[in-house]
Amino acid sequence: MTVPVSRRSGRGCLLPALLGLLVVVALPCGLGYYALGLNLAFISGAIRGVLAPPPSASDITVPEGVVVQVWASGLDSPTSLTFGPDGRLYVAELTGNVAALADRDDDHAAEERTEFAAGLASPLGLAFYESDLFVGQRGGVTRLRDMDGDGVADEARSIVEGLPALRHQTDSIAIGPDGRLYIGQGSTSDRGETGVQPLEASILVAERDGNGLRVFASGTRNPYDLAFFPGTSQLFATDNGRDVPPSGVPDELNLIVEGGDYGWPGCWGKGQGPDCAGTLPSVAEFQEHASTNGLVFYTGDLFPLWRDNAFVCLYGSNSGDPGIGKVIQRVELTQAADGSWQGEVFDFASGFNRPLDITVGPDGALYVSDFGSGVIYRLGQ
Ligand SMILES: [Ca+2]
Ligand SMILES: [Ca+2]
Ligand SMILES: [Ca+2]
Repeated sequence: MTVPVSRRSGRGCLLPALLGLLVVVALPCGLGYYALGLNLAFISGAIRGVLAPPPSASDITVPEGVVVQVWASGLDSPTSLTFGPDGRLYVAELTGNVAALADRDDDHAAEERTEFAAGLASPLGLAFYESDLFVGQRGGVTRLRDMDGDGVADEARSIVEGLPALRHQTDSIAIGPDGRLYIGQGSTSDRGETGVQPLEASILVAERDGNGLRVFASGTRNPYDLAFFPGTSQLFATDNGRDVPPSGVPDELNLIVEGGDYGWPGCWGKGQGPDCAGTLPSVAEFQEHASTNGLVFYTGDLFPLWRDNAFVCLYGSNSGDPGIGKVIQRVELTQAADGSWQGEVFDFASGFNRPLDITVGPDGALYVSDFGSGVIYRLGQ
């Protein structure tokens, strides 16, 4: 699905048209700013959106041997990706929809799009258990079920409710090999400046019906994504470091063990910070303020070299610094004889607007959602 673009418009008539559109967008935004307090980042984003050319596969830089394609476009701030047991790619949009996309003719572009569900509250995580789709959203987790098999959910049941949602909210979720529901829960503040509430900044666990909800691990400021290392019950999670200085607080990849304390708010990285007693170090670190979010372990057959490597999306800084993040990195993980893990981080792909989630398709390709451009890229062969 590609956004139609007129190829007949020459530069001579395109530019006045763009400027006209710019006025149409910028004027109400500017009035809104003064009247309603709309923020400047929103306005500049709207202007960039009008002027920016449509995203293209050639924008993306990848290692030799990887072919990039625009698999789908026109998504509305896509946050989370997962393939369903039916082979469709399910995409959560920040606006509250879950779309189900499919490439039926194997040309590496989706031409089928169905609205599977709508009305969710800022969904950031998707996970299947059999044909049930669990959605991590603002304040909790909802289970979606397609009862009549027409490809559209007709039952939405709230499984977990009332989770903290202030600076951060409920993030991604994962179903463990034990069949339980693991939930990434963000913090209510940047660095604990308003105190630390029960359940915030943690990895939670519950039965799939929501019973037995409890803290599995703590001290994770904003654990955006969770993934089990292939073939094991070892759970890994990304974590965003604090926004406000002191500098030197990296984003992290952590091995999450039951009862573990991962440091927030007083400790970060590998034992840095004023309050590290009893906390566990990260396995790998990423650029400060990069907002390291989507995480997947590569389990496909297309790229045997990278099997079991972690791939992470660095969304980019909320300060707008263009030199931070907006890339995908690859992490090679090794386990020492004492059971501890170390991760070595490599650059993998760049040129994105705001890469947010990444998953592996049944075809062995990597699929990346670009929150900023609404594009899903296929990185395959
Ligand atoms: Ca197709
Ligand atoms: Ca249905
Ligand atoms: Ca930490």
